[in-house]
Amino acid sequence: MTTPSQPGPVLQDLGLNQEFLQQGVVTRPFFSSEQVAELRSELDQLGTFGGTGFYDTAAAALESAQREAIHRILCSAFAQGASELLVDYEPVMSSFIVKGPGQDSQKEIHRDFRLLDESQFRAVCIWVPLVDVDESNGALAVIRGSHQVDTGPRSVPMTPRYSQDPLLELSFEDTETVPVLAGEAVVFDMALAHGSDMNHSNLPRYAAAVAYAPKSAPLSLYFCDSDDSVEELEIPHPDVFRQIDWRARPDYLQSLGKISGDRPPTTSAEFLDQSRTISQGSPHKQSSVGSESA
Ligand SMILES: O=C(O)CCC(=O)C(=O)O
Repeated sequence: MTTPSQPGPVLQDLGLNQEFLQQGVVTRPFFSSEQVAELRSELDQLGTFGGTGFYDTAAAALESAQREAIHRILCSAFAQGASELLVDYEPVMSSFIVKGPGQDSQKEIHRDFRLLDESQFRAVCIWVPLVDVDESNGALAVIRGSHQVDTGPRSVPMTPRYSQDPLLELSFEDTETVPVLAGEAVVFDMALAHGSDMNHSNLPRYAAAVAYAPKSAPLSLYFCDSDDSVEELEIPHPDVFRQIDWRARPDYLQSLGKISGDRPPTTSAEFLDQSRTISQGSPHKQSSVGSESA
């Protein structure tokens, strides 16, 4: 493992930034109850989303005009809060998430895919529930410190088989639930392991999320081919992320070369242990985030 160079500040508040870099997650008030109601009403006017199970507009088969309309609504609702919270970031992607009651409403423990050089920059998700959330209705669940444990390239449409993703072995018992009120933000590093357990209530659990990248960061798509090799493709503008169908290699994007994935495999026990060590006070010590670039 190598020691990466330190990424720049993510959050404007110095204390909160320190906590964010170490834990990979912080919470803070974001929307007033009036703003929550207004956002719900704007989204309702666009259509009916979700039903049973877990539904995310970013992954759903929507017309691109509708996806863009959702993105505009979410970016505009988040704009003021994000500009007060983050240091010079811009929105890249967004989701309106409906976790229907009952079966199939879990979102597995995962890390969001990588979209930049994480040894230099950090990508952030601001996730805001539009109803109060706790263990009863599938609040976000996280593994603190895990954003600094490198387990592979976090590529699309899949992680290479050689990386032996330790997250696949984890259960929600290994996570910490983050209960928050409607309108309160869970701000997390996109490399953080997170997910949400089942919605045991009889009402849908609504949330909105916007992913942000530093304005100065070059953006990339890390594409894993069927031969398990991962290639870095240049993303010329954040809008391109929302237009790509990455089930197949987007040949029109410029290749920046293959990245090497050589690293010893991490077991789930090691993953949890390293995350705990980092969150308990050894920031950056064990980190090799971003070290896989060839
Ligand atoms: O809303 C949820 O339950 C999960 C959201 C999530 O995993 C994400 O935004 O990456």
